[in-house]
Amino acid sequence: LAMVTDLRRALDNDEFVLHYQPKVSLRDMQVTSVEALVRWQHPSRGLLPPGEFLPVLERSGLMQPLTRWVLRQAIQQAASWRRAGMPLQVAVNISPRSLLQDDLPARVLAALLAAELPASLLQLEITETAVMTNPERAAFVLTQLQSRGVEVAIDDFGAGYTSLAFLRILPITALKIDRSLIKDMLDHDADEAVTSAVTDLAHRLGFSVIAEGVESQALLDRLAALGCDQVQGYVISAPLPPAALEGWLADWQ
Ligand code: G
Ligand code: G
Ligand code: MN
Ligand code: NA
Repeated sequence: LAMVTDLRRALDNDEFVLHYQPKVSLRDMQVTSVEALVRWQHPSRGLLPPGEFLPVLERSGLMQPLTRWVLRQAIQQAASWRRAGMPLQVAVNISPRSLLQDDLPARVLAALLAAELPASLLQLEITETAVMTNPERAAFVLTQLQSRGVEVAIDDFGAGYTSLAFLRILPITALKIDRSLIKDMLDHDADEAVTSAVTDLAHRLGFSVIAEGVESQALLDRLAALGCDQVQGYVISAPLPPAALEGWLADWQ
Protein backbone atom coordinates (compact mmCIF):
# COMPACT_ATOMS: atom_id res chain seq x y z
CA LEU A 1 0.00 0.00 0.00
CA ALA A 2 1.36 3.37 -1.06
CA MET A 3 -0.33 5.04 1.91
CA VAL A 4 1.64 3.02 4.45
CA THR A 5 4.90 4.25 2.92
CA ASP A 6 3.52 7.79 2.96
CA LEU A 7 2.54 7.45 6.62
CA ARG A 8 6.00 6.21 7.60
CA ARG A 9 7.48 9.22 5.86
CA ALA A 10 4.92 11.49 7.51
CA LEU A 11 6.03 10.29 10.96
CA ASP A 12 9.69 10.86 10.08
CA ASN A 13 9.04 14.26 8.52
CA ASP A 14 6.72 15.60 11.19
CA GLU A 15 3.77 16.03 8.80
CA PHE A 16 1.09 15.65 11.49
CA VAL A 17 -0.50 18.61 13.23
CA LEU A 18 -2.84 18.90 16.19
CA HIS A 19 -5.99 20.98 16.26
CA TYR A 20 -7.68 21.69 19.58
CA GLN A 21 -11.41 21.78 20.35
CA PRO A 22 -12.60 23.45 23.57
CA LYS A 23 -14.95 21.88 26.10
CA VAL A 24 -16.83 24.34 28.28
CA SER A 25 -18.49 24.09 31.67
CA LEU A 26 -22.26 24.59 31.57
CA ARG A 27 -22.04 26.19 35.02
CA ASP A 28 -20.09 29.28 33.95
CA MET A 29 -19.25 28.66 30.26
CA GLN A 30 -15.53 28.70 31.09
CA VAL A 31 -13.20 26.46 29.08
CA THR A 32 -12.33 23.36 31.11
CA SER A 33 -10.14 21.51 28.63
CA VAL A 34 -9.18 21.34 24.94
CA GLU A 35 -9.18 18.07 22.99
CA ALA A 36 -6.20 17.45 20.70
CA LEU A 37 -7.36 16.09 17.33
CA VAL A 38 -4.73 14.97 14.83
CA ARG A 39 -4.65 15.95 11.15
CA TRP A 40 -2.17 15.04 8.44
CA GLN A 41 -0.66 17.93 6.50
CA HIS A 42 -0.18 15.90 3.34
CA PRO A 43 2.40 17.37 0.93
CA SER A 44 0.09 17.12 -2.11
CA ARG A 45 -3.40 16.31 -0.80
CA GLY A 46 -3.66 19.07 1.81
CA LEU A 47 -4.96 18.73 5.36
CA LEU A 48 -6.44 15.25 5.89
CA PRO A 49 -8.88 14.39 8.69
CA PRO A 50 -8.11 11.39 10.94
CA GLY A 51 -10.81 9.25 9.34
CA GLU A 52 -8.72 9.13 6.16
CA PHE A 53 -5.55 7.78 7.74
CA LEU A 54 -6.07 6.46 11.29
CA PRO A 55 -7.58 3.13 10.12
CA VAL A 56 -4.60 2.53 7.80
CA LEU A 57 -2.20 3.57 10.53
CA GLU A 58 -3.86 1.18 12.97
CA ARG A 59 -3.75 -1.76 10.53
CA SER A 60 -0.12 -1.17 9.63
CA GLY A 61 1.14 -1.10 13.21
CA LEU A 62 2.02 2.60 13.11
CA MET A 63 -0.47 3.73 15.74
CA GLN A 64 2.05 3.42 18.60
CA PRO A 65 4.53 5.91 17.11
CA LEU A 66 1.65 8.29 16.31
CA THR A 67 0.24 8.04 19.84
CA ARG A 68 3.68 8.81 21.24
CA TRP A 69 4.01 11.81 18.92
CA VAL A 70 0.54 13.14 19.80
CA LEU A 71 1.18 12.75 23.54
CA ARG A 72 4.53 14.52 23.36
CA GLN A 73 3.20 17.29 21.13
CA ALA A 74 0.04 17.91 23.19
CA ILE A 75 1.99 17.90 26.47
CA GLN A 76 4.54 20.36 25.07
CA GLN A 77 1.72 22.59 23.82
CA ALA A 78 0.00 22.55 27.22
CA ALA A 79 3.31 23.37 28.92
CA SER A 80 3.88 26.24 26.53
CA TRP A 81 0.36 27.64 27.15
CA ARG A 82 0.92 27.31 30.89
CA ARG A 83 4.20 29.23 30.68
CA ALA A 84 2.31 31.93 28.79
CA GLY A 85 -0.17 32.24 31.69
CA MET A 86 -2.89 30.01 30.15
CA PRO A 87 -3.04 26.81 32.20
CA LEU A 88 -5.26 24.84 29.77
CA GLN A 89 -5.90 21.15 30.28
CA VAL A 90 -5.24 19.17 27.10
CA ALA A 91 -7.14 15.95 26.31
CA VAL A 92 -5.47 13.26 24.19
CA ASN A 93 -7.25 10.35 22.47
CA ILE A 94 -5.60 7.02 23.22
CA SER A 95 -6.30 4.23 20.73
CA PRO A 96 -7.43 0.82 22.01
CA ARG A 97 -4.11 -0.79 21.21
CA SER A 98 -2.06 2.03 22.74
CA LEU A 99 -4.02 1.67 25.96
CA LEU A 100 -2.88 -1.91 26.31
CA GLN A 101 0.84 -1.07 25.95
CA ASP A 102 2.69 -1.90 29.16
CA ASP A 103 4.84 1.20 28.97
CA LEU A 104 2.02 3.73 28.45
CA PRO A 105 1.96 5.01 32.08
CA ALA A 106 5.77 5.31 32.25
CA ARG A 107 5.89 7.14 28.90
CA VAL A 108 3.13 9.57 29.84
CA LEU A 109 4.65 10.33 33.24
CA ALA A 110 8.11 10.80 31.70
CA ALA A 111 6.71 13.21 29.08
CA LEU A 112 4.93 15.22 31.81
CA LEU A 113 8.12 15.40 33.84
CA ALA A 114 10.23 16.42 30.84
CA ALA A 115 7.80 19.23 29.98
CA GLU A 116 7.33 20.17 33.67
CA LEU A 117 3.56 19.89 33.20
CA PRO A 118 1.36 19.08 36.23
CA ALA A 119 -0.44 15.76 35.60
CA SER A 120 -3.83 17.39 36.19
CA LEU A 121 -3.35 19.38 32.97
CA LEU A 122 -3.52 16.15 30.97
CA GLN A 123 -6.67 14.18 30.31
CA LEU A 124 -6.72 10.91 28.41
CA GLU A 125 -9.78 9.94 26.36
CA ILE A 126 -10.25 6.21 26.14
CA THR A 127 -13.06 4.70 24.07
CA GLU A 128 -15.40 2.33 25.81
CA THR A 129 -14.56 -0.32 23.20
CA ALA A 130 -10.92 -0.14 24.26
CA VAL A 131 -11.84 -0.56 27.89
CA MET A 132 -14.18 -3.47 27.26
CA THR A 133 -11.63 -5.33 25.10
CA ASN A 134 -9.64 -6.05 28.23
CA PRO A 135 -11.28 -4.42 31.26
CA GLU A 136 -8.88 -5.69 33.92
CA ARG A 137 -5.82 -4.64 31.94
CA ALA A 138 -7.38 -1.23 31.15
CA ALA A 139 -8.19 -0.67 34.82
CA PHE A 140 -4.62 -1.60 35.77
CA VAL A 141 -3.06 0.87 33.29
CA LEU A 142 -5.52 3.65 34.04
CA THR A 143 -5.10 3.30 37.81
CA GLN A 144 -1.36 3.93 37.50
CA LEU A 145 -2.04 7.12 35.57
CA GLN A 146 -4.95 8.37 37.65
CA SER A 147 -3.10 7.83 40.91
CA ARG A 148 -0.48 10.26 39.66
CA GLY A 149 -3.11 12.89 38.85
CA VAL A 150 -3.77 12.32 35.14
CA GLU A 151 -7.50 12.62 34.39
CA VAL A 152 -9.21 9.87 32.45
CA ALA A 153 -12.44 10.16 30.45
CA ILE A 154 -14.40 7.44 28.70
CA ASP A 155 -14.95 8.64 25.12
CA ASP A 156 -17.88 7.87 22.78
CA PHE A 157 -19.92 6.53 25.69
CA GLY A 158 -23.21 5.07 24.51
CA ALA A 159 -21.88 4.08 21.07
CA GLY A 160 -20.64 0.68 22.24
CA TYR A 161 -21.32 -1.74 25.03
CA THR A 162 -19.69 -0.74 28.29
CA SER A 163 -20.77 -3.03 31.06
CA LEU A 164 -22.53 -0.84 33.59
CA ALA A 165 -21.22 -3.07 36.36
CA PHE A 166 -17.69 -2.42 35.19
CA LEU A 167 -18.20 1.36 35.33
CA ARG A 168 -18.19 1.04 39.13
CA ILE A 169 -14.55 0.03 39.26
CA LEU A 170 -13.13 2.08 36.39
CA PRO A 171 -10.60 4.67 37.57
CA ILE A 172 -12.08 7.56 35.57
CA THR A 173 -13.13 11.15 36.16
CA ALA A 174 -15.52 11.79 33.28
CA LEU A 175 -17.90 10.22 30.78
CA LYS A 176 -18.17 11.73 27.30
CA ILE A 177 -21.61 10.95 25.89
CA ASP A 178 -21.41 10.04 22.21
CA ARG A 179 -22.95 12.40 19.69
CA SER A 180 -25.14 9.60 18.32
CA LEU A 181 -26.99 9.48 21.64
CA ILE A 182 -27.68 13.20 21.97
CA LYS A 183 -27.97 14.57 18.44
CA ASP A 184 -31.70 13.83 18.01
CA MET A 185 -32.58 14.28 21.66
CA LEU A 186 -34.81 17.30 21.07
CA ASP A 187 -37.10 15.26 18.81
CA HIS A 188 -36.87 11.84 20.44
CA ASP A 189 -38.02 11.46 24.03
CA ALA A 190 -36.36 8.04 24.29
CA ASP A 191 -32.94 9.52 23.46
CA GLU A 192 -33.46 12.18 26.09
CA ALA A 193 -34.47 9.55 28.64
CA VAL A 194 -31.26 7.58 28.01
CA THR A 195 -29.08 10.70 28.19
CA SER A 196 -30.80 11.77 31.38
CA ALA A 197 -30.35 8.35 32.98
CA VAL A 198 -26.69 8.12 31.91
CA THR A 199 -26.07 11.59 33.38
CA ASP A 200 -27.63 10.65 36.71
CA LEU A 201 -25.78 7.33 36.82
CA ALA A 202 -22.45 9.03 36.06
CA HIS A 203 -23.06 11.57 38.82
CA ARG A 204 -23.96 8.85 41.32
CA LEU A 205 -20.64 7.20 40.48
CA GLY A 206 -18.79 10.49 40.95
CA PHE A 207 -17.99 11.20 37.28
CA SER A 208 -18.57 14.43 35.45
CA VAL A 209 -20.53 14.32 32.19
CA ILE A 210 -19.40 15.83 28.90
CA ALA A 211 -21.72 15.91 25.87
CA GLU A 212 -19.88 15.89 22.54
CA GLY A 213 -20.87 17.00 19.07
CA VAL A 214 -23.30 19.67 20.31
CA GLU A 215 -24.29 21.80 17.32
CA SER A 216 -27.14 23.99 18.56
CA GLN A 217 -27.96 26.31 21.44
CA ALA A 218 -31.31 24.51 21.90
CA LEU A 219 -29.53 21.22 22.47
CA LEU A 220 -27.02 22.87 24.79
CA ASP A 221 -29.88 24.33 26.86
CA ARG A 222 -31.60 20.94 27.12
CA LEU A 223 -28.36 19.27 28.21
CA ALA A 224 -27.90 21.94 30.86
CA ALA A 225 -31.43 21.25 32.13
CA LEU A 226 -30.56 17.54 32.42
CA GLY A 227 -27.57 18.37 34.62
CA CYS A 228 -24.84 17.71 32.05
CA ASP A 229 -21.58 19.33 33.24
CA GLN A 230 -19.71 20.23 30.05
CA VAL A 231 -20.31 20.50 26.32
CA GLN A 232 -18.09 20.29 23.28
CA GLY A 233 -19.12 20.85 19.68
CA TYR A 234 -19.56 23.28 16.82
CA VAL A 235 -21.97 25.44 18.87
CA ILE A 236 -18.91 26.38 20.96
CA SER A 237 -16.10 26.00 18.41
CA ALA A 238 -14.76 23.65 15.76
CA PRO A 239 -11.30 22.17 16.40
CA LEU A 240 -8.74 24.94 15.73
CA PRO A 241 -4.99 25.18 15.13
CA PRO A 242 -3.13 26.45 18.25
CA ALA A 243 -2.81 30.08 17.14
CA ALA A 244 -6.48 30.27 16.12
CA LEU A 245 -7.50 28.71 19.43
CA GLU A 246 -5.55 31.40 21.28
CA GLY A 247 -7.46 34.06 19.35
CA TRP A 248 -10.75 32.30 20.01
CA LEU A 249 -9.97 32.09 23.74
CA ALA A 250 -9.20 35.79 23.93
CA ASP A 251 -12.64 36.56 22.41
CA TRP A 252 -14.48 33.97 24.49
CA GLN A 253 -13.42 35.37 27.86
O1 G B 1 -11.13 15.32 14.43
P1 G B 1 -12.21 14.38 13.97
O2 G B 1 -13.55 14.74 14.53
O3 G B 1 -12.30 14.22 12.48
O4 G B 1 -11.76 12.96 14.57
C1 G B 1 -12.29 11.76 14.10
C2 G B 1 -11.91 10.62 14.97
O5 G B 1 -10.48 10.50 15.06
C3 G B 1 -12.42 10.72 16.40
O6 G B 1 -12.98 9.50 16.75
C4 G B 1 -11.20 10.98 17.20
O7 G B 1 -11.31 10.40 18.49
C5 G B 1 -10.10 10.32 16.40
N1 G B 1 -8.82 10.97 16.68
C6 G B 1 -8.50 12.25 16.44
N2 G B 1 -7.25 12.50 16.86
C7 G B 1 -6.77 11.35 17.38
C8 G B 1 -5.53 10.98 17.98
O8 G B 1 -4.61 11.77 18.15
N3 G B 1 -5.40 9.68 18.37
C9 G B 1 -6.40 8.78 18.22
N4 G B 1 -6.18 7.53 18.63
N5 G B 1 -7.59 9.10 17.67
C10 G B 1 -7.77 10.37 17.26
O1 G C 1 -14.46 10.40 18.80
P1 G C 1 -14.01 11.74 19.25
O2 G C 1 -14.95 12.29 20.23
O3 G C 1 -12.62 11.78 19.78
O4 G C 1 -14.02 12.68 17.99
C1 G C 1 -14.46 13.94 17.97
C2 G C 1 -14.86 14.16 16.54
O5 G C 1 -16.10 14.85 16.45
C3 G C 1 -13.84 14.99 15.79
O6 G C 1 -13.68 14.45 14.52
C4 G C 1 -14.52 16.35 15.70
O7 G C 1 -14.08 17.09 14.57
C5 G C 1 -15.99 15.97 15.59
N1 G C 1 -16.87 17.00 16.09
C6 G C 1 -16.60 17.90 17.03
N2 G C 1 -17.66 18.70 17.27
C7 G C 1 -18.63 18.27 16.44
C8 G C 1 -19.98 18.70 16.21
O8 G C 1 -20.51 19.61 16.84
N3 G C 1 -20.68 17.99 15.29
C9 G C 1 -20.16 16.96 14.59
N4 G C 1 -20.91 16.35 13.70
N5 G C 1 -18.89 16.53 14.79
C10 G C 1 -18.14 17.18 15.69
MN1 MN D 1 -12.32 12.12 21.83
NA1 NA E 1 -16.01 10.93 21.09
